Amino acid sequence: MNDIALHRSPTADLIALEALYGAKNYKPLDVVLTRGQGVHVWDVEGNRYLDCLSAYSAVNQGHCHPKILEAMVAQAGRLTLTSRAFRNDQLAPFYEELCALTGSHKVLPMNSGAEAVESAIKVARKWGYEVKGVPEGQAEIIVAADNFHGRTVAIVGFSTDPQSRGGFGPFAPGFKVVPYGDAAALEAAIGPNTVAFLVEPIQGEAGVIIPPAGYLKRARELCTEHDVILILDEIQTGLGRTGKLLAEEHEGVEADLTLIGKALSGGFYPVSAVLSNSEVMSVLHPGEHGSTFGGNPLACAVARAALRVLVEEGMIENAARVGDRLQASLASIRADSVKDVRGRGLMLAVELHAEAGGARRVCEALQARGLLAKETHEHTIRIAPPLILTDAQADWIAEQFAAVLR
Ligand code: IF1
Repeated sequence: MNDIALHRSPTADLIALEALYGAKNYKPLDVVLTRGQGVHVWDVEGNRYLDCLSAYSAVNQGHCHPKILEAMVAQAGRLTLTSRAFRNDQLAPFYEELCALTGSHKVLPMNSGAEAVESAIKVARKWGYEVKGVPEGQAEIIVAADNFHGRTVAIVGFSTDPQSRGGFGPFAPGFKVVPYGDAAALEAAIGPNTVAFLVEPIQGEAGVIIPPAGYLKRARELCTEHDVILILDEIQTGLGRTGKLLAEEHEGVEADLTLIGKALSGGFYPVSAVLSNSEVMSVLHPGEHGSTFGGNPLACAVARAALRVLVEEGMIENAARVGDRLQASLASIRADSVKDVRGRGLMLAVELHAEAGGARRVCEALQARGLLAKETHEHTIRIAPPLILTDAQADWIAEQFAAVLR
């Protein structure tokens, strides 16, 4: 008889079963969730939690939003997948609504965030050869230190995190790393073969790092001046998370290519997209890029509903307002362990001093109080609840942090 047959508790049994069969590439909190509604999730023991991660900002609209659910169920019963060999009637309206909302000219639909990043890299390189006139095989893309853009081989190849890249080489050449937030370093790195600068408006995995004011604006100017494509990875910062539809709006800049994913489906389904503001996308011709699932009718119907509720239910404005309130409450916690409270909208982080005993312990203490949050690196706790959070819920979150940190 093995451990599983002992039936200690549903939680312990499921964790043991996971350990038995699963690749061990994650170390989650020991909570097994079975249901979600709005800002709340429930575990298999019946405990309720306020979700302060929102599946890494994929459920900005709240868990199981009824209108997205309705769109998904209706579409799933009608038509799910045609491949792009044929056309489907959800794709055109998805394009039109997404372009109208974001002010984009062209959309390339994909599935995961990493695929959107890979797609943008391919488009930028091809543009470099065909339009900018970079010699074949010489295209260079500049990225920022401490970036997080996904898990594919090309992407981890230009990561500076040893955990993400170690052991996975050899890697694709053609990437140059500059410090984040340093416009002078970017300027110095741009050469005749530079085709693109790929950057997060706020670095998520790095610990919610907000660059100095004016950085994105200066990056935009440099890219324009040197004929370099600005690619903003808004997969995490986009779709209301920072209190604006796109985080680029905080600095009044427009990227040439904008990458979105995660909340594009409200967490129901993997949907991502490359948005193009310029003629860059026109370098792609039939047969040169694609995806079996990209642009499928189920994804398009779900994304249309996810975008509609984000706007119609005022979630973006709510993120700005409640985010400010929560950040102020967190900043007012007087605890020796707190080094910094930062963020924008509902993309927040509490950084602890190195002596405080680590963020993981704090997350476990918060879990015991009915709040789920996730540490990033050793000393930072990120706080990213669904954008439908109320004032009272924001105050409750701050109270739990105060109780645990003091
Ligand atoms: C995991 C972090 C968040 C992203 C940005 C692209 C992608 C992501 C800016 C790729 C994905 C995730 C993936 C998740 C952890 C997570 C994350 F902790 F790494 F930083 F969100 F905070 N660009 N971020 O943040 O999108 O291919 O995953 O759809 O477990 O790896 P994907």
